[in-house]
Amino acid sequence: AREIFLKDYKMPDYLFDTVDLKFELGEENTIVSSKIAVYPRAAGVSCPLVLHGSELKLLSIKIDGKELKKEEFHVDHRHLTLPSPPVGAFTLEIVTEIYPQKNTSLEGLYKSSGNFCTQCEAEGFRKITFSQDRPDVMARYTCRIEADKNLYPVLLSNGNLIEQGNLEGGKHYALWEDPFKKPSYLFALVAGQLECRDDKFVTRSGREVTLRIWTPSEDVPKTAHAMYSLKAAMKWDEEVFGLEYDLDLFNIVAVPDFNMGAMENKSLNIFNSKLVLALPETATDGDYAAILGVIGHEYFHNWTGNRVTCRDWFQLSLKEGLTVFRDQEFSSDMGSRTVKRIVDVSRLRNFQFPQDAGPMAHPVRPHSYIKMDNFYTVTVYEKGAEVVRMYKTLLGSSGFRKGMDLYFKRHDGQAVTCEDFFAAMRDANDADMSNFLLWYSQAGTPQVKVTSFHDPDAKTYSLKFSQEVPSTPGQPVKEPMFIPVAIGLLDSSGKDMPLTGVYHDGMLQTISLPDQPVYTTVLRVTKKEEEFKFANIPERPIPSLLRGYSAPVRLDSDLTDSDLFFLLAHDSDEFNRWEAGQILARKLMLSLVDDFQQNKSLSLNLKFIEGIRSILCNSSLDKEFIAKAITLPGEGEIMDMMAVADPDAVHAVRSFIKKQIALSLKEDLLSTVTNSRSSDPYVFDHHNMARRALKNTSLAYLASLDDPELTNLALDEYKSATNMTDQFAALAAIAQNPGQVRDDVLSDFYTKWRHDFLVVNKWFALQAMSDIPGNVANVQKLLSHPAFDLRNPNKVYSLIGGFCGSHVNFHAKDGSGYKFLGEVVLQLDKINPQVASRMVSAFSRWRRYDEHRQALAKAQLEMIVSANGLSENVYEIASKSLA
Ligand code: BAL
Ligand code: ZN
Repeated sequence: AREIFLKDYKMPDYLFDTVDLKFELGEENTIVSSKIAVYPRAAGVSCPLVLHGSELKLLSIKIDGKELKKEEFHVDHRHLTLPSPPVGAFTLEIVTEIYPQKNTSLEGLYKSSGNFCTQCEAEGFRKITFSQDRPDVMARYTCRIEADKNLYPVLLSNGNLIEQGNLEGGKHYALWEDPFKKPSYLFALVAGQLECRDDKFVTRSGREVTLRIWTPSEDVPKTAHAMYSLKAAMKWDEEVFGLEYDLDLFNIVAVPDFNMGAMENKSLNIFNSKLVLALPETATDGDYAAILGVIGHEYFHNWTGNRVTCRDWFQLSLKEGLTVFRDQEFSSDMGSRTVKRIVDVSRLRNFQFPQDAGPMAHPVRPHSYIKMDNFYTVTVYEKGAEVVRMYKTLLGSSGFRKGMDLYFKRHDGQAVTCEDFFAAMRDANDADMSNFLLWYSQAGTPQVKVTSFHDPDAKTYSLKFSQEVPSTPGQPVKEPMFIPVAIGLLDSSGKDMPLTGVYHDGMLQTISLPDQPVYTTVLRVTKKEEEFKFANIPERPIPSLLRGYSAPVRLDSDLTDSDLFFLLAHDSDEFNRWEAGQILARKLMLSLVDDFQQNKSLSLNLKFIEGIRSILCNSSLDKEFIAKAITLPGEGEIMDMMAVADPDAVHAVRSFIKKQIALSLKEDLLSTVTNSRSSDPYVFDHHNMARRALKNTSLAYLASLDDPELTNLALDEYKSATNMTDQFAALAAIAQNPGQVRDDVLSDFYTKWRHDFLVVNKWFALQAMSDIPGNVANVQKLLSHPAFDLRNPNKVYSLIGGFCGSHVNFHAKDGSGYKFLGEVVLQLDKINPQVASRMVSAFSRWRRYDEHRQALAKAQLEMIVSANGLSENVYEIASKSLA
């Protein structure tokens, strides 16, 4: 397999002005004709023109109207090469034949439930026709689609519909023209039997935009929330970033078979239907929130991704990190900012930290790849979003906005790099950002240590920071990073102290004057070791460090348990209140894991339980915040902190603490459940989601006790639920404990929902993720369930992905989990390499476990790597995991 390196980037020798495509869609085959206006980047250049193409049958090729002879071009399985094209501009016409109905990779043009659709990012366009399939080649596209009118009444592509009509033989056509230049990865086509929800949005400058969300007719009623989300996103982008939509039509199509969540094709977003379709009876609050976020995300790409795109795929985070940051901010503004931050930071810790500490660790801007598809990662997306957030933390809201404005002013219509974004931020603010760019090039999560010292005589409070960036594959030695540490100091009554000044490098920097007190300041930690000393601090403060999680680092401080309890009770930064509770919980869990491993009996410190009780019973707190604050850190997060990950010990300890909390707080939890019920119809708003979240978190605690009375309570909740959030939460609560009740309620749920494949996927996922002993056998059985299908990514993510999320069962000591995954990966790879490669990633952290498990997992990886006909996708992940 060939590895591609960032350092080898070369500008294209040829550019495209226009690309005119014609698709003749058929049942046996599809004929794609393309007419490209080619010109050399530098006048007078004459060199070979190399086009990408894969799995294409070339029917004809012409230059300036003249058919080429065999010796005038060369085709292999990756490229079409024209060794000596004409000097100057010319027209290239290529006709290819493709077979979308056989395309199970869901990349390029394929069929989903009988409809045609496309997915081109990153390199799928080359499976449609020969092209320079790279993001720095931007062109204006037209697309003519011809198809049977009965089978495919709706024909969609990017831009504006400029012509349509009937053709002979029961066919019809549509001609679309996209006035904006775009790279091939943003091309899209949809054809099929679809109906739409129609709406309008008037932009602030008065443009009336038609909004359409397309689905099979029976699903149209389920698109109301997606439409609401789209309009909210359009308004938000105008208000917060001054960005307006730029065409008169915006289409979204929901398809059931889709590798990713969704795709931002210019004016024709294509979505995985699970991120569009929702009714209160079928979708949970989590689904509603995900739809809001992803509809926002894809819409926001219109500016951050489409109008300004990436020069090459190494720059992916330029658009993804930035757009994730934008969708996070959007969701924060639509709901609770603190809760959204907690959700995002938990995700980073549970998924990105482990990636950053394993064999697939890569910088936010990777240096190399074999298959680009493998780099749509939590590092590029979520850590990338943290990097964007740090600009905002350092430059402030208005400075950040100035940087964004300059970025668009400089680069609208261009394909650019992460340095261009950095330069816009720096130049708009005249900022000194010294080594900030290291966030793009150095992998690994920085470890930051802080020690504190209060000097009562000098009235100073000093914080000494040291930082270490761990080595990662290909990067043994690291430079110190630029780490913004937002900080506040609490006095003994729990109030924020005014911060007046700080000594740093022998200079006193003023923070605030008495009439304008500042309570949070951002320290710029840039060296391996560095001291900051606050002035005018008469008493020993309790520091609130890294407020709002101002940098994606692992922070280790000398805060005592009593400091942490104090922060949990008093910190004005709500995120850090939650964080203090999490640090306490992590410490507790790690120490109980030690006890468990030494066969000591487990016991829980009362102060911890009381801390949880005081949060649970504090009626001044937001209910969703309470739900988060009483939830223990995930098992993955704890294992990530251990020298040798021990899934059995971590699981036993987490279950033990859960049950102890449930036992000790039973009455409080019961009254929380009772007081949080509501007979009102479902509303998607923060108040009601928070209420449901707290009720259902409490219910899960109670049901964990496996006490018949409490199981009955959950059963009642299940039966009386009027929305999927409550119904599914009750089902999950019951399903924690094996037995007849569990089996009955699972089968009742399936019978109720067998007609709705998205709900059935939840049912698969719940069973797959279960920690009940020996669950691999159940999952194996579900593989042959009539509703399961390896060709549908959502089903695979639910069942196979879900199973790998259960640490105890996937890492079962007898190797049964590993064997199961190894076999499935090989089957999947023949169908859909992108999906197979996501699944094989579950093996990548195998070295973190004991020797026995290591040997078992390694054997599976070796079996996979040596399989015949393995895809490059799976090969890259499996071989890098073994390296
Ligand atoms: N561009 C791929 C899907 C997304 O991140 O929006
Ligand atoms: Zn994106």
